[in-house]
Amino acid sequence: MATKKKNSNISSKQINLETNKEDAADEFLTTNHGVRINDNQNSLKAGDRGPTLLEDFIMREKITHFDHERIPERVVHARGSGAHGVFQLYESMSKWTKAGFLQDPKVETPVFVRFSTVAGSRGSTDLARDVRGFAVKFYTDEGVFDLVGNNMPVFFIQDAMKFPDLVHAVKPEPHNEMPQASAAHDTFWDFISLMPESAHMIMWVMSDRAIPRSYRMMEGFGVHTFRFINEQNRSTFVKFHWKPLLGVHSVLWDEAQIISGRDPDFHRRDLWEAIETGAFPEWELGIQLIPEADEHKFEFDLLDPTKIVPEELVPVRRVGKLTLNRNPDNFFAETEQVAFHVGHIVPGIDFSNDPLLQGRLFSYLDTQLKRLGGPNFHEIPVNRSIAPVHNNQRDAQARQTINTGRVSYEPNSLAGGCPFQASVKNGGFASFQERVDASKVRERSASFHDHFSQATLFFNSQSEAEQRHLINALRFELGKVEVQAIRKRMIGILSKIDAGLASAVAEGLGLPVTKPERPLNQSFGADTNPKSVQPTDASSTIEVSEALSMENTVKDSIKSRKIAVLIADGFNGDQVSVAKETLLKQGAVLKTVAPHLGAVLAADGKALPADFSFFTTASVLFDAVYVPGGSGSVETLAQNADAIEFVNEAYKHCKAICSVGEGSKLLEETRVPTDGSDRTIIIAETYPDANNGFVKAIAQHRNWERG
Ligand code: HDE
Repeated sequence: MATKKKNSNISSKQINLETNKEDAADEFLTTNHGVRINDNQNSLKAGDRGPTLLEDFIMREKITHFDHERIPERVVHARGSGAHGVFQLYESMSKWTKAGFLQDPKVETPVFVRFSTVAGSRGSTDLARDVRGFAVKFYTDEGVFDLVGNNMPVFFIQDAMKFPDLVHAVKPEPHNEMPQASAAHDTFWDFISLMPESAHMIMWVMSDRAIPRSYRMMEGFGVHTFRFINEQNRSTFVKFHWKPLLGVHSVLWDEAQIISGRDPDFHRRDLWEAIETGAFPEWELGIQLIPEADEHKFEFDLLDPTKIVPEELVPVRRVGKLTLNRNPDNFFAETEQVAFHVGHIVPGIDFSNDPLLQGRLFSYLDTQLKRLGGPNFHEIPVNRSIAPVHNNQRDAQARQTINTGRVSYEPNSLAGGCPFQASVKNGGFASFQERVDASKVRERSASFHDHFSQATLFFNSQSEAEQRHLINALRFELGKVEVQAIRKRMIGILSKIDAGLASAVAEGLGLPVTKPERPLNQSFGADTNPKSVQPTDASSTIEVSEALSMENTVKDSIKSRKIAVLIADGFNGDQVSVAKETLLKQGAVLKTVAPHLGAVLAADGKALPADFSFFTTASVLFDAVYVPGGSGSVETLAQNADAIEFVNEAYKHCKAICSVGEGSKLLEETRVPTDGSDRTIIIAETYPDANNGFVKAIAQHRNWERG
């Protein structure tokens, strides 16, 4: 037992995350001011049955701290999960940018990434139908660079002015605070039906992209066009992408809703467990480069955040890899307090005039001041730059740095002029000198007026199953809307995207297909705005873009896929161990599920512990199901309603199912076809016979033909 409390070195210039870690091993309990506590069970009272005394500074300190433990949750993106990692380049980007961390493939840049949903509050489910935030903080030698993106490449609105309206519309309705973490309600669709510029984003949000299988299986996008600036001060427009090495995969909406009840932390747990078990999530950084001279060459405006640059027009070049390899030590200190800001950029990167990006440049700093209590949030360990910080900013709420000396101004002679400005040659940040010569106006450029052509491009690029899911999502969402006029207005908008889409959704809602309402302009208030304009009728020269469909994603591995092995006493031990060995080698995760926890006896008498019982897990939490033989086991399972339900649900959710030996008897009790008509249902006598088909079926992710 330690006898003396260690003093931390408060004079050190940069306190990093490591030195800030508390190690309570072998230490006494103390107050926040270091006084050792002798009784942490009882408050100080006048007699053992008497009133508590005001002088109990120990209890008051403890409870006061507790009372103040919460900070405001993020106004959007409140629900999230984060992880540490590294970023490493494949090739130098020096031709386009002078950003230090994009020069040398040998350099590893530390990162912190936070994924999030948008609409729900901090404790809401991970599986809401929603956009996912994908925010990356690069701790570069030249300062912090934040790439604050989403898992969808476009946004609902074109101008930051509309953001509070959008968020008010999607959040739970103010009179009754319902529904939580869901866009399926009147105020959201009322707003959307009056904002045709959201048509493209609505296609993405109603697609399966909005219900990812895992954070590890999502793409990321910077959304806006940014600029790269090279040593010669030449600017190149750039769009950022993150491409997951496991491919882009989603769950079914029915499944998402069940997961929300069974395990609302599904994505958080998946990320945590993958990192803990060494299956580190990986993405490649992709960039699309567009020379300044080509700015006006496209049929859309590069500054319009409701448009993508189709990969057919500008290919995505993969230039580096992001690997997440360490879970946070403390959720609040790191994931909750991490402060992203699109305005955190480094020399070599600059902004474009995208009006949404320009508004964000204000919002993120403002929001941190509110959430984190003042302008010193950069001193919170997770937000600290690894590049040294020297300036004359002082004081304010909860200042950590103890600045020494009497000089806190510039120019000065008393400190030898330090710290002094850095020339561009010495890494000083200088904004790109874009020429601006225009009148001040509140206007939307005519080049932003095509709202539908890329919505149509997205819909046309989806596979048949994806289109089916998208139609069902709209039927669900609009089906929850109560005001008929809103539904009708949305059918009008959908008819501008695709006639088949509009009539399929209308049929589900029991409505006729209506023509879009006139005027189809920004909002009802547009009458008072003489500058409001009708969306233009345009069509994309590209009819189908492969990159937009998840059908074309990576499907070559079963790495980290979760397989449920259903067993009961009497199971065939060999069939479990052979399958386990083979599948684990390929990186899958196998868990046994049995009617009860504890030891399950194989037919040969050997015991295997059950990882879960049918009570403690659910079919929706797995990617595939394996039913080994063993007549005792299969007889028990075939009479167990939960086991039958488990298999039926896996079938409904299009998952691979494999049975070996007597295992097929369980399948006969379910809806699963055992006649070979479904190539992702594998029935074999031995596991080795089943292996190839089973692995291929799991790697396919899902057999979408089923649902
Ligand atoms: Fe955000 N956004 N946003 N956003 N956003 C926030 O900042 C905002 C937008 C995004 O994990 C807030 O710290 C405005 C687009 C992510 O901590 C806030 C506008 C994109 C995160 C804010 C947008 C994003 C946020 C809330 C329109 C994709 C979570 C808490 C002009 C490119 C970051 C916070 C994290 C968070 C404002 C639009 C991504 C209020 C005003 C477009 C990933 O500042």
